[in-house]
Formats: sequence, C-alpha cells, structure tokens
Amino acid sequence: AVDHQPYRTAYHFQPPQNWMNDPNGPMIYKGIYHLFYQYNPFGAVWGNIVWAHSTSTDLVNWVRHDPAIYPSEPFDIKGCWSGSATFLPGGKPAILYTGIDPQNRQVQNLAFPKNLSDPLLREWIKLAQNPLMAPINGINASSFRDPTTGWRGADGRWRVIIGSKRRRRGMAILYRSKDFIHWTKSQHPLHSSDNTGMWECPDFFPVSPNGKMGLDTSVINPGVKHVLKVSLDDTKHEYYTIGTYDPAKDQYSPDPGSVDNGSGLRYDYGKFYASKTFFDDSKKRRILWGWINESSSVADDVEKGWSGLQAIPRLLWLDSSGKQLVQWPIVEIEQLRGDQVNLANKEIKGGSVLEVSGITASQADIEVSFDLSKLEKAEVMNPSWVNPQLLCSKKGASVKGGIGPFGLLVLASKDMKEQTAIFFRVFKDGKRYVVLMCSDQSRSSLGKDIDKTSYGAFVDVDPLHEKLSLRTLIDHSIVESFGGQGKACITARVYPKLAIGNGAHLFAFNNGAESVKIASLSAWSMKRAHINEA
Ligand code: DQQ
Repeated sequence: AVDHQPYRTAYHFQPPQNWMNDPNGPMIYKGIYHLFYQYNPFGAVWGNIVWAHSTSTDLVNWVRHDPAIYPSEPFDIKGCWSGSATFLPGGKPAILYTGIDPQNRQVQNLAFPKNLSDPLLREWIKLAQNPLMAPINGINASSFRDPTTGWRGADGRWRVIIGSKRRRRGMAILYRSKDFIHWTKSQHPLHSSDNTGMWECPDFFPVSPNGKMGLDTSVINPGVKHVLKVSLDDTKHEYYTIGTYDPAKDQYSPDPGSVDNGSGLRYDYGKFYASKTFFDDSKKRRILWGWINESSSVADDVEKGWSGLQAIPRLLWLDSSGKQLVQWPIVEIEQLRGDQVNLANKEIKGGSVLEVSGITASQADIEVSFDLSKLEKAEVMNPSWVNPQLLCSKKGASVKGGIGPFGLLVLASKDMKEQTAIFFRVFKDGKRYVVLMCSDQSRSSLGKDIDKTSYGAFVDVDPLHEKLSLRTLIDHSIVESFGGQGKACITARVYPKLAIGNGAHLFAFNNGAESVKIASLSAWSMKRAHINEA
C-alpha cells in the first residue's frame, strides 16, 4: 500500500492533525506530566490559537484532552498565546499566558484549575481580574508576551519576566507580586541586549554548579548559576547565556565570555524554537521541551494536514566546565528500544561506507563512539571560520577531508542518492584540535520546495584524549543528533522520497584521508509510542 503519511512520526509528540507550535506550561502535578501547546483546531497553518492539552505518566505516551484555554473573554478573544505554569504555595498550579485583546494588544492573564483534585487538570478558570499586566507606560502592545514560570525571592514576592523589545533592544521585562494576582512592573528589566530584536518565550532558571540534578525555579543561593534563554523573533533562533542573578538588584548578568548578542550558545544548532524548561520535582531534574517546525512548504503542510513536532524532551544540566549546558534525551524514551544491533572495534577506512542493517532505519535510536588515535592529517583551521553552520555548508559530507567527514548517513536510500549526513570533521588549530559537527540535509530528499540548509556546531571535546560520540534519534521526518555526550545538539527535518519505510537504510561512513575506528555502536529499532491517539 502507498503510505500517504510517510512523514508522520512514531514517537515524537504531535497532535492527530493540524498546526502546532510552542510548548506551553509544562509541569508535573500529582504524578502526571502535562503538556499544553499552541494549536490551531481548524487547520494546518498558524491561527485561531488555543492551548491544546495532553497528559502522560512517562513523558513518552500521551493522552489528549480538550483544549484547556481558548479564546472566550475580551482579554484573550483574539488568541491564547504562550505562557508558563507556576506552583503556588500549597502546590496549586497557576498558568500565566498572553491573551490577544480586541485591539490586538498583548496582555498577560492568569488561570487556575477548576478542580485541584483532578490530576488531569482538565478545566481551567480564568481570573475575573484579567488582564493582570497590560502594555502601558511605554510598553509596545505588539511586543509584550510569553510570561515565564515565576520564582519567589527571599522577600516572599513573586517575579516573572515577559519578552519584549524597545526599538532594536530585546528585553525581559520584570514584574513582582505578593499574591501572583497584583503585579507591579520593575523599573529595570531583568536583562536586555541591543540589536537582538523581540525576545519571545524567555526562560530563566537556576542550574546547579555540578551534576545533573535540577533545581526548582525559585532556588536562589550563591552556589547556583542562572540561565537566561530567549527566542529571537528576527532569526527564529534561540540563544542562551549562563550568568549570575543578583536577587537584591533583581538583575541578571551573563558571565564574561557568555556571548549576549544572538551569536552565542544555542540549545540546538538546527531547528528548535520557543522552548521551555520545567522542574520535574518527582525526579529532581530540569526538562527541556522545544518546538520543531517543518522544512517543507505551507502547501505541503496543508496537503498532509498537519505541521509541527515537539522534540523529544531533554534532560538539561550545566557542563562541568560551567561554560555551557548539556542535554540528553530523557531516559524514559529508551523503553521504546526494540531490536538491537551492535558493532565494536570496527575500522572504517577513508572513502568507505558500512551498512548497519537489522533495524528499522526510519524509526531508530543510534549511539556510536569513535576513537581517533592519529590526528596528524587534520585539516588546518582557518581563523576566519567562526561560523560553524557556514563551514558545514561549505564542507558537506561529500567534501573529502583529513580527519573526517565521518559519521552516519541516516534515512538513506539503498543507493545513497538520498541521505542525511550527521558527521564530524576535526581541524588542527595550533596545538589544539577543533571538532566540527554537521547535519547535512543537501541530499536528504529528491523532493523539491524543501529547505535543505545544512547546520553546524563546534563541539567542546578533545578528540585526542576523549572518545567522540554521537547519538541520533530518527523518526521518519525528524533527525535529532547529540554530539559529544550532549554538548552540541542539532535537529533537522527531512522528507525523503525513497528512504521511507523499508526503503530507509543506515550507514556509517568516512570520507576523510585517515581511518577512524568505531569503538562501539549500538542501534535500536524504536517502537511506536501512544501519542494523542484519536
Ligand atoms: N508563538 C506564540 C507567541 C510566541 C511565539 C504565538 C513564538 O506567544 O511569541 O503562537 O513562537
């Protein structure tokens, strides 16, 4: 039978049909995980936005509920946009979200569960006092949205930030409240940065200085670092900084070297937007959700009847260097691992490929680590190569090198005419080595009208003394890759014509002059999860 929906996924979060964008208000309540999301009930394009709602006990399988928040009042009649959940004293969840009013102004509203003894929190009641924050006193009414999870200071007052801009200066406007209902704008934003444009979906949270343990958003002590993430409307890229939060001044400052101009660190160097973390109190971890949009045309979205995925939720923590975050797919996803194949100590000569067969290559999880002992042949790094994405687009998988390109060809047709290449290339920069990770979509599909841009990131690994690892989650039209144990992540959307279903293959490849050794490789077929089944 002809598969009319070859690009729908088997274990990624998506609604049965229609448009989805930002993850909203993720939380865990009475042992149940909640995910709300921006959703159009009437079509596969953005519009008519409501908060659709699903719940889960394991973050893998999801049950759909009716939309939790939808336009009904003057303060949100033209749309219920992004926002966040906060637990108030006594464990009562509160949702702050952006409403669009009849004048198209962006305002902030509060909703509480109707019935706190319903662990599914199916019904929400909007406060009669809404809106609680309005764009007055010089705030731009069309650039005032996406309230964060609140945090509580030592003075007992709550704080939240709202994304905004003034001219070209992106900013996180700060509000304070004693009761979460009456809010006062602070004189100063929590943070701002010139020439970054509108900050959408800010996220602000503490991270522990060592280890993977997550912290409640209200934890403030001299030992923790803080992270500020913003989604840049202008470029549709996110970036984050690591820094210090001064609770007395209520100001955040990025650490020296933590770049603050939109060209700094990213959670993901491919597609990943409007992300949001939450603290999972049941497992003391911080989990990241992010929206992955399509790389195909609007006409294709309309034809297939849906648009948008959520990335597999990721555990997020501060690297031991203190200079970047690290991410890893939540451990629960491993319950979907089925048939497994393994390889060990396998040399891949320069210019060769090795098929990894025995798993469903269109629906798989792969972990591979490479051992590089001889690096003399590494290409010399050019100091002007500061943009990894540009470097990856110039030096794609077919461009021979010294050490690499080597890595995986996923969602590949048998003849490899179609292939998405995720690979490394090692450069020599004086005495040190620079590792580049690329996701090359240029040959991902014979189809037309698809954005096949290559993505790239530098990975902070010393290839001489550490193994270089790659984990890739493949799910029909999405490829999520984690290099260097999660130090660099790249997500791509691809739409193969031949490499679908049983036509999909998986290869390891090496297009460098030097051999590389696969120290170990494990690949699993992934089972289908139960996600929002009708
Ligand atoms: N999506 C929402 C906004 C947010 C944007 C509207 C980010 O609240 O700024 O659907 O993708």
